[in-house]
Amino acid sequence: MSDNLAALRQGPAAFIEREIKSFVAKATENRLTAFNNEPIFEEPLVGYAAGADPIFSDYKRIIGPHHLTPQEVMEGATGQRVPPESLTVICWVLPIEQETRRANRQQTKEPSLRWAHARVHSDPLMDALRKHLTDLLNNAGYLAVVSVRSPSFKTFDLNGVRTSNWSERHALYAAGLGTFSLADTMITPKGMAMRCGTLTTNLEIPPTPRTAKHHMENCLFFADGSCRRCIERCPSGAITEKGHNKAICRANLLRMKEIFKERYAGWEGETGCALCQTAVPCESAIPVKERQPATGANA
Ligand code: B12
Repeated sequence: MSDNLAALRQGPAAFIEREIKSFVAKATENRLTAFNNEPIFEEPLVGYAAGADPIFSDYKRIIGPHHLTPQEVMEGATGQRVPPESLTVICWVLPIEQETRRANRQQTKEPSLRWAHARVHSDPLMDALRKHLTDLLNNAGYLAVVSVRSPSFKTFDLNGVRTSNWSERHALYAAGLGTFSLADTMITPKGMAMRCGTLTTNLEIPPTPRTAKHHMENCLFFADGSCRRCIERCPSGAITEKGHNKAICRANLLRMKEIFKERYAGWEGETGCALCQTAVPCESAIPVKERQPATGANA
């Protein structure tokens, strides 16, 4: 047995985490060639959700019956009906590097050029990481399915709103990697200026604990009614105290793309917008955890 295989079998959680972190640190795809070859993402966070976690069945009620369970993801891609107890969803968070975040903090109407470059060039890195993990697991004899790249994955309009049948953030929530927010974005221990990914495998990995008491726990607005910074940051008025209007957000994202196409000859692909992800208290941390309850004389 190769050293790698032995290490994978002995401590799968630590092994996969190390692989993800070292791949992102070394990958040539994790570089902004237009910005001194600086990294797109900082060190990832990694967590694991159990395929048998009942929360995946709850998502059929919370999101809709179209949302797939890990077992359905696996079956759709491989034709094999693997018992949920044997499945793990590997989840990772890719925090956006601080100079790129800084560049977006000053923006008020549209993303900075650096942010837009990071958005476009993050796609090849994310695909390279997905392929690296898939090859690694397949070579070790395990099944591995990247749901968002499998034939059964769909994004579609439901009641006029863009959605999908596999929400990566709901898998991250199951893996204890964060909670949602007023802006709908996910706030992780490294904040909400991030992108993320998931992979379903029949390699059994102990799940990471989910400690949040509710799905909005990390958002200051839901903790104590304060903050509202994402409302102020959104350039299109898509975020209000009632939440995030996805149709307005999407229309704004499409408009950004058109603006960049007109301004920069040959611009291809998404620009993001993500002003709600920067210059907010949850940009790179969980703000609720940083606010300790008052104690003692000043309580
Ligand atoms: C469709 C889509 C969009 C749509 C709709 C977004 C949405 N919120 O659903 C539009 C075009 C508006 C959009 C915009 C953006 N997107 Co987008 N998008 C997706 C995509 C492809 C699917 C999302 C999906 O399936 N949503 C399902 C619905 C049900 O999710 P939801 O409505 O947010 O969920 C709510 C309910 O479930 C509710 N809820 C109610 N009760 C309960 C109970 C429990 C227990 C739980 C857990 C939840 C829950 O809480 C949630 C929040 O309110 C994902 C990739 C993927 N496959 O996951 C990326 C993704 C969500 N997008 C992402 C990003 C980065 C963006 C943008 C910032 C633009 C950009 N790319 O730069 C904006 C802003 C996003 C925002 N504010 O949410 C990232 C997330 C980053 C983050 N920090 O959260 C993702 C994960 C892509 C990725 N792989 O990195 N996106």
